[in-house]
Amino acid sequence: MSVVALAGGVGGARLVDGLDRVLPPGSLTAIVNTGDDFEHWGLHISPDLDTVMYTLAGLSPEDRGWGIDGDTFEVLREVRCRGIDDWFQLGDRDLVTHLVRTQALALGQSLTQATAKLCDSLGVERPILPMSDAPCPTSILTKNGEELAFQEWLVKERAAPSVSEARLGGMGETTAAVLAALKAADLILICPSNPYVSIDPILRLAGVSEAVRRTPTVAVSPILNGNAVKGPLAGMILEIGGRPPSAESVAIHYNGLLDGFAVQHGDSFGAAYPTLETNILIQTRQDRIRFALELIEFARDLT
Ligand code: FO1
Repeated sequence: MSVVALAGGVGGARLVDGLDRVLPPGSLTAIVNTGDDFEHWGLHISPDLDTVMYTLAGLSPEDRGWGIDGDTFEVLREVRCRGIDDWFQLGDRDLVTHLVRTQALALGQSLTQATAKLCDSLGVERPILPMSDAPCPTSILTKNGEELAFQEWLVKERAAPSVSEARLGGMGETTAAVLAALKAADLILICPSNPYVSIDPILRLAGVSEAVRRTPTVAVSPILNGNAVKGPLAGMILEIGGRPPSAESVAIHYNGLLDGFAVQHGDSFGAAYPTLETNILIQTRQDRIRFALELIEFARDLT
């Protein structure tokens, strides 16, 4: 079975990690959100690509989920001393990734090629594909009418300003590699990532939602018993979607795209398609493997 996972952020990385450990070689491709990408200190930062890559390489910290476990912050300290912007914490080892990527892009390589090179350098064998090689910057329109670049809103402003809209940038083009992976897919999994700023940026690219509609697709809820495991999603569902934060609200958001849904114990809501109700909290590697096995077994019955 050929499986494609649409992923963004820490929740996405954790599910891809579980799948990576239970699926045979050659059967999993992760298509990752690049709407969070931005330039900082002159470097091209791709937070979601790196979170997936580091998680698969076994380098990410289990609690925080992003960056490299045990990284040092000497460069950040020096940056702070010199009065340069220090609101985004780039670790010393993590910086190598951004240097390599920025140099590759400056030499005319695509983000897809740069990502493959970085994965190779860390021994990550599964394909991790950026959703696009072209810039697709997400911004947040706040209730008081300001438009903030996504990382500025999330990290610099600590997601405090209320959101009226997530604006998805770019011309909507994906890559040949993404289209080929989707064409070959027997199953598409929508990871427990933020629907507005991690998954929608992928779904809106030309050819992606069409592939999702023609292929059996299962989503995993990023909301568990009314709360997001991480990040600002619960507030966004209320502010953008006008609904209470719940697995059902996420399913309504993905209206018409799903053939199955995985939710936390107690979160079933009488969906029109099969629901897997289990423990979907996947912080530890053991839980990721357990859940990935359950999810694949559930999805196999739908394909
Ligand atoms: N998230 C934060 O909340 N604060 C940070 O300083 C921060 C730094 C950072 C550095 C590298 C990286 O790959 C990710 C980083 N993140 C940080 C996480 C990231 O910005 C968000 O979690 C994702 O964009 C959301 O999907």
